Amino acid sequence: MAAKIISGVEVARQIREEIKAEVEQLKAKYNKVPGLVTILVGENPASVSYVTGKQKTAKELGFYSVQDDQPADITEEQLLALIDKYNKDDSINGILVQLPLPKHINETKVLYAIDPDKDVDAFHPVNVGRLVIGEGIFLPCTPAGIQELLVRGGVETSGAHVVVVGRSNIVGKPIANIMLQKAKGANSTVTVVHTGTKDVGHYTRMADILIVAAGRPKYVTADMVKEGAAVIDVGVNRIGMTPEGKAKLAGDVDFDNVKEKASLITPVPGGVGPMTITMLMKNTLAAFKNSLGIK
Ligand code: L34
Repeated sequence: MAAKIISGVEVARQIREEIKAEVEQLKAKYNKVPGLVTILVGENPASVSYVTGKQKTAKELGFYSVQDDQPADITEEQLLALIDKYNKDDSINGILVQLPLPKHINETKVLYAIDPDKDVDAFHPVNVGRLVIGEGIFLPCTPAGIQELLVRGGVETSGAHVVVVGRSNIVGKPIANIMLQKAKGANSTVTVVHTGTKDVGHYTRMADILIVAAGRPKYVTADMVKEGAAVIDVGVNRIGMTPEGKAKLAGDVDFDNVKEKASLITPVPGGVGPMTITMLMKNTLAAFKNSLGIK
């Protein structure tokens, strides 16, 4: 079987159109638009690329958008003060602190400092807890994007066996929690495999839906995939430079071989990445509506 390749760029475009239209309506009615601040510490090239994408998209959708770039040697105290400033700023509905942060800053402490109502990444423990009990107001952006790709790609999730490769706080754990909720676009049987798992292939071969966030280029090979599975590749590995000086990207899945076996597969680039950015916009719109008391 040759897989249907599902374009995150295309699905993201549809959702962005929906968001843009809603922003215009709300602006006409309330004379206000959603406000998003991105805080980037240092100049990690991948982070710069992602934050640039977020800023560009926010502007395209008509948001009020603040790009707050800080030097790598900003102190933890200064960063916490900055977050406090945006917590109190009524024009800002969403605060995003791009990860990873430099080693001298305690990431957990920073994530705790963001007002949960403005936590459009849903990384604050309060929002993590809400997600686990099925009361999430924001879903973390990458997992939300994965779920949206499955739904809009026509993949039946209810009763499906979802195998997640990787247990990070930003992808593996939250997507596992989302897919096991008793809800539309979920209701799956979920297995999580990780670096402590003895025979990863034993589990991945049982997956109807395989979600890979391993952080290792081409980690999942065709022999690890069941015929007809839906495969979502979350990996964005920088594996060198193109002659034009752009970063060359590879996913965590051996795309060329796995696509011959899967029923559906997402590419890298152009798969989950653009969805992550779009879900951030969706969350910021939701935070804005909450602030106006709109359901
Ligand atoms: N706070 N930190 C916070 N929130 C997040 O949601 C993220 N993440 C991850 C890293 N740190 C974060 C992102 O934004 C990963 N991530 C992300 C965002 C966008 C893209 C990939 C990862 C993306 O747009 N990828 C493009 C290629 C972009 C490029 O050329 O570098 C793609 O097509 O996959």
